[in-house]
Amino acid sequence: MLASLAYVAALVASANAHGYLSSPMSRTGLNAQAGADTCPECTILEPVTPWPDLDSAKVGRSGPCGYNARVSVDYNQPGPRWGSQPVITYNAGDTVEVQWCVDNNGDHGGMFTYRICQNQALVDKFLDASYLPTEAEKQAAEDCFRAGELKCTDVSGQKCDYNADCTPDQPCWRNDWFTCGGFQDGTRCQGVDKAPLNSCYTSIAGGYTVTKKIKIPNYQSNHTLLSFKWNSFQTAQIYLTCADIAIKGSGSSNPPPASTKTSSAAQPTATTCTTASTVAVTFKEKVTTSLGQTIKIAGSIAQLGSWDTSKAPALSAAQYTSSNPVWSTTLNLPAGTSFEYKFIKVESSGSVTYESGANRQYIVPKSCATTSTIETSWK
Ligand SMILES: [Cu+2]
Repeated sequence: MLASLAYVAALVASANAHGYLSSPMSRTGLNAQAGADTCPECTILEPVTPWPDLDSAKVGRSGPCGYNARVSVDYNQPGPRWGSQPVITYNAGDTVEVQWCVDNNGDHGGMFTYRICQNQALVDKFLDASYLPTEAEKQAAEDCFRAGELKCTDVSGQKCDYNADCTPDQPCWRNDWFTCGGFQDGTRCQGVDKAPLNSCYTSIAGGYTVTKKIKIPNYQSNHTLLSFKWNSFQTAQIYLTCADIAIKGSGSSNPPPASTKTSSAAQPTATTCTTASTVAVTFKEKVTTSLGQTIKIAGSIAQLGSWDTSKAPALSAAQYTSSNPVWSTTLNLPAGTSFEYKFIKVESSGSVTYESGANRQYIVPKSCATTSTIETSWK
């Protein structure tokens, strides 16, 4: 009876929401930003045995990028809003901060890892919009990602713990993976950052960020994938999502241009990448308007008027044509800022029409990139 009650409790928990890679933004996250994936944290491989052996589950149709059964989208194939280009460029060998978002109702504890597969030919099958990888190819890629785990212990100075729900005799007793706090002691994944509710977007009960550092391998690719895998302790679930990334050579393999100065003094070696503190974010919204109407962007942060539509910045129709009705604006926003927003149509009378559906959400990338572009259509 107790056992069956526990089973029912697990089923109830699994009916709620869970987690996804949010920085760099995963494919499922991008589709959610566009309003087309109604539950990015629901991209789940289930039912599987995720614990205590973290590596034994077959990846099935989920593949390294995930399958979201809620919306029947296979993220192993590029789609209209994801997969065609990297969302971030890293430098080989750099240590960078990455983040996923766990839902308040689906914090199942457990352990997680980030992976990069260095077999470009294999990864290329997941970058072709006209091709859906077979399950055999998904498993082959998963095996390659597994071989390319980015270990917690590779980042010097980073604290790498064992999981409180795992015992030293179990295969989960390892600190190369990252760990959530203990499920049974109540610290769970939220305990990693202890971030406030809604520090990131989830669709059901609000999200908490989970932030760690990874070391980008000495590998170069104009377009590859960062795969995130979270093994749940509480439920029979593994969460898989991936982000499209690029990795460019480090200083040694990519020397700076020759200096024109006379070189008596030692030249500075590689140009080191500095994380941008502010990013010029360009919003391009496709929307047909008539004379007198203006498109503005209202949202949860001060730069977007804190949902006060009278303070929402206007977009420009400078690029607008009848065949390509684009309104756009560029705003300088602090890197790492997470916010929700909607485009609004303002009549000359001042009356306001909001877009339909859920709020859009965005996290300003925290990387070397100083610009970012979001292209959307009125909904
Ligand atoms: Cu869940």
